[in-house]
Amino acid sequence: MRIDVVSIFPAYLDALDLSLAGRARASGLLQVQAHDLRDFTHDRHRTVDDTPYGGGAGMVMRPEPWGEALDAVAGDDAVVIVPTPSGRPFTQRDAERLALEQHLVLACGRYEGIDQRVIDHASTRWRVEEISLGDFVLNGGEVAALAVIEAVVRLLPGFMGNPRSLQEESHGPDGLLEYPVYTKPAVWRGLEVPEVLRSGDHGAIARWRHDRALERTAERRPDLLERPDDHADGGGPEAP
Ligand code: 6GU
Repeated sequence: MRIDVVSIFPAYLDALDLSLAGRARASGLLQVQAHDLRDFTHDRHRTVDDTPYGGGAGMVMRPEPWGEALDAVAGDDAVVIVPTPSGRPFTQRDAERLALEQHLVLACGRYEGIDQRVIDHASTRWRVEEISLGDFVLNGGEVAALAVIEAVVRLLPGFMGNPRSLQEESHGPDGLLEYPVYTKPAVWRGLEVPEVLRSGDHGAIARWRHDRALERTAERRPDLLERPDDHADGGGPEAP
């Protein structure tokens, strides 16, 4: 997979040299390149923003550098991803779908956003997806781009050491949050690891974990339980 990121702060993407994505890059599974949007300006001040038509607070990113940058980095097979708080919620399903693509281009806006014509024009040439990480506001798309890249890259075939750890995680096939986990020592600061996990009874352990996952999901994310498919109560205490 190839990933290009366009930003006025390309140094944000230096974090990709660490750990997860860094390993994928070293193994040749992944090529990531960050680009400075200002390299696609032509004025002395390398201007990327201007005041909004119609008035209002803040600045809007001008279309010209964005047009040139996307022309330069996005080939015909690219999916252009625009992180924005007004985007569609980004989910694990999106990460799974994007992990099948050849080329992702992340267009990181700052200020009050990118001139809408950039998205409208890009949509005539590429698949464009405006995505949000959740109901909060970041100053720019860079941190969101890092999150999207990590969510996608860890799904690339041959990347994770143990594919089972991809199956058994929060928002996995059963659509539930992850159950609580424990390791040694068995007693720490007077707190014991639940007895069932040390029992060796794999059926009881599976039921306990499913119950805790359901409990935690009901408490923290009741919205996940309202989806009619997934997370069937198989193995739970109420099951016959
Ligand atoms: Cl994707 N971008 C920005 N700027 N803010 C956000 C976000 C994205 N997701 C949540 N807040």
